[in-house]
Amino acid sequence: RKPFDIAVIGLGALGSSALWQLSKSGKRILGIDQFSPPHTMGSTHGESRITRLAVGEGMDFVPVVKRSHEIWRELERETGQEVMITTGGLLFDSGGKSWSKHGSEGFFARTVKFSEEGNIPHEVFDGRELKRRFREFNLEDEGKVYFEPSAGILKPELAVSLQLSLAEKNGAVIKTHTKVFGVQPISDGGVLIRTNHGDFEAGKALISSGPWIKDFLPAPEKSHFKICRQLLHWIPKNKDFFELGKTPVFMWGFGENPEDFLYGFPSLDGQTIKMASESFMERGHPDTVSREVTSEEQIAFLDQKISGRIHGIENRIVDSKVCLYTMTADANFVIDEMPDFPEVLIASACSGHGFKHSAGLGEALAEQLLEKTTKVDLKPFLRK
Ligand code: PYC
Repeated sequence: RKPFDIAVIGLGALGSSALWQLSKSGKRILGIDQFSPPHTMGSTHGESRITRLAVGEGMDFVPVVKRSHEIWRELERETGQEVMITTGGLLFDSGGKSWSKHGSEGFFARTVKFSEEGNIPHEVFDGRELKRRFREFNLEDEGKVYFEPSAGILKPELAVSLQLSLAEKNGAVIKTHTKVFGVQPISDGGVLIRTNHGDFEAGKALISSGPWIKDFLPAPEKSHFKICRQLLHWIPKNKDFFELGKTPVFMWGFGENPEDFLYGFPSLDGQTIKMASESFMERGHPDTVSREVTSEEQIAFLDQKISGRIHGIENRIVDSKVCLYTMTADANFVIDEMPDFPEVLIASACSGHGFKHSAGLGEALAEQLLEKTTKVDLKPFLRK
């Protein structure tokens, strides 16, 4: 018998969720992270994430996010802390190539379709009506608007730290500042995990290492994943604009290419709002990606993404952060066994839209590792 039944490598969104869910089983569970989560090196920081039920990326995601909303509320009940704020969510389509979030066209139409198929309450209206309701947004009069009241904000750092605390309370062992160099099969079964703090043995392992996933994959598999550097910006707001409780989260597709995109949040501190775009350029290994944001990058964001679109903010950025996406070509997730090593499950490439799903996916990953039927279907995320 191995010292641990199941090890989780990488304790970000998916790893912390899986660890908490696994820890409920009474099995011997180990969590490992190279930093001290929640941290700012991966894809699970920056104060806020959007959650929305009509997931235009694919109908397969809708049951996952619905289950996640139930689990976020369970996490809040268990801890007495607010993890999810329901603000409502707006999606704008300025025309162009019918919106191209994460590189796929037709996102607006799919969102409306999945909302209808999933019985998700929503409204569709135009830019004129938007300006009557929310004066922050200068959408063209004929621009299309989807409004989903159940959408909102998730707090990623808080969710990670609460799930890790609950896992530890349930007896899981967590090793931070522990860099995994590799995993190997053990001849009598199980997984040998080699780290800078010695070796660990477990019956099975989950690798949820976000942008470091390629370090664990055989060469032919690595090319399916691309690491993209994202910039998050905080901008001062004027009084009575972007107030929490009044202005929803929003996403806006305004042009012909996937980077003609803007998203943002109402103010969490009463002073600033967070807004960002997306970049799909390959940036190489996460250890070498620049974590600095230059003033040229900030000015480009204000000029190219914000100017003329948003009212009630100042034309300056007071803080910026770098965050990483791990992308596949079709922006789908990858959840599958490691090639020729079935004791190891890999879960990564959340492709910039994963946090909202992480609670339901973490539960399903735990169920799969514990050989139970999964509440949500993981088959759509098998490697192609
Ligand atoms: O998945 O809702 C999302 C999202 C918005 C911006 C980046 N990801």
